Amino acid sequence: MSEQHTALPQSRHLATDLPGPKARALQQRHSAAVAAGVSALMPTYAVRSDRGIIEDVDGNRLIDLGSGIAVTTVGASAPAVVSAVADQAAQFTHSCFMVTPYEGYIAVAEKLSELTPVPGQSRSALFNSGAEAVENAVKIARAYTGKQAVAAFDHAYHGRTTLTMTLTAKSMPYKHSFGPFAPEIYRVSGSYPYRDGLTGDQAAERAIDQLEKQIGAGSLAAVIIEPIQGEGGFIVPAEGFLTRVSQWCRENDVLFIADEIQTGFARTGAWFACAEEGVEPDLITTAKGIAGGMPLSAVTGRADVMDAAHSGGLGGTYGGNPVACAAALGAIGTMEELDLLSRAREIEALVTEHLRAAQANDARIGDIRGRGAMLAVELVDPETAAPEAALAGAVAAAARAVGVVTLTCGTYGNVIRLLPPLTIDDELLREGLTVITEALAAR
Ligand code: PLZ
Repeated sequence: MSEQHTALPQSRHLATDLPGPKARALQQRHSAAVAAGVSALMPTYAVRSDRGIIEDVDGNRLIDLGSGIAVTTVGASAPAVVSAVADQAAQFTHSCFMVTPYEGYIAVAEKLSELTPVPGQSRSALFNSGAEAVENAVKIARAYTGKQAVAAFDHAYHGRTTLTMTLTAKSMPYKHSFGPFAPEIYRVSGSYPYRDGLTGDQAAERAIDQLEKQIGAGSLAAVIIEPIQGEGGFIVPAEGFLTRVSQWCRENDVLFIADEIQTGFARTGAWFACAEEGVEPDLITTAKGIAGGMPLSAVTGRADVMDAAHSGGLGGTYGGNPVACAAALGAIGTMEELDLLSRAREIEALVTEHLRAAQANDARIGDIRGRGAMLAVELVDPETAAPEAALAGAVAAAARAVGVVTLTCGTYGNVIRLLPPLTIDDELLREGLTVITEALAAR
């Protein structure tokens, strides 16, 4: 590890109240210069980050339980990423892969072929953001099948562009006032075992019935699903649901697109969450954790499906930027070297034990769920299981106020989610969890 790396102590430290004086000054500039639609959760500003800690402008050290929304799986300054970025930037920052291609893009595509559970030979196309990957997966699915309809699920999140916000389920804040929405997008029921009480097979039959009756396989190009729903509430479908839906897709010439943008790249203790159930998607979208914080995304899929898009039909100025590709190779190398898949499972054991102990004394913790280092608690009214969004918001805000970066999610806004970098220390993780569960107990 470099000196700069060891220089950021892995401990929480509050030098000032949050926001401190420098942060308050930045908040003023922020509101004067940045669009109100772009909001920020933390009442302060980052200057440095390493593994489990983010340091702010006033010298406060915050525990990071969010990884910048599931991105900095290897940490936000992993040595292999930092040096790969610096080396590549010194060589060239951009040439455009569609103009003068370069090896890094090919190497990332090869790595994706090796790691993704796509059946048979696969190919990839690289882009910048998760939403852009989803957009392209839909384009490819339409080109391959010659069909137009796409089905997404209740509680889905797939992005904020016009097509992807249409796929996204939740109105506020993602869709409200931003219509009209994209055509030929349909929504069907998913599997939410805590709330629907259905087995995987029952939930799948309900979804398949809706697909057949409301859309029809003859019109349906693809079904897109997050193997564990992220923004929608860290909802793990009941066992067998994904398998049955993907089987129906295969039998009906409908492509199965796994959106692994949040679940992918070691986050759930596997390279990809759908592999856990033996599901082999025709197309898989990835982003976030793939490149250690640099913007990169990908669509990887069956070679015959990917190649259905005509030459020149896929691309973009920056897609698969060389610096982002170098970062991805550094990040994936770090995941392999540090065995972060196992680390995610260790984190699952530690966090689950802590949360179960809290649940034993607090019936408002209705459900504890997730996998690997993608875990959450759903807070409810113990009598009725009605969502307690205000409580989740207050607990997360209280944790943030004392320097623990804590995120919420869920259609009902009542889920506190934990997405620590996989390189966080146990001690720091326990401290962050304790802050959250004590904040809950105090309410
Ligand atoms: N698909 C499954 O989780 C991004 C959204 C944060 P982009 N999730 C974080 C926010 O409020 O904007 C996401 C995802 C899944 C697609 C996306 C979209 O990825 O890189 O944000 O475009």
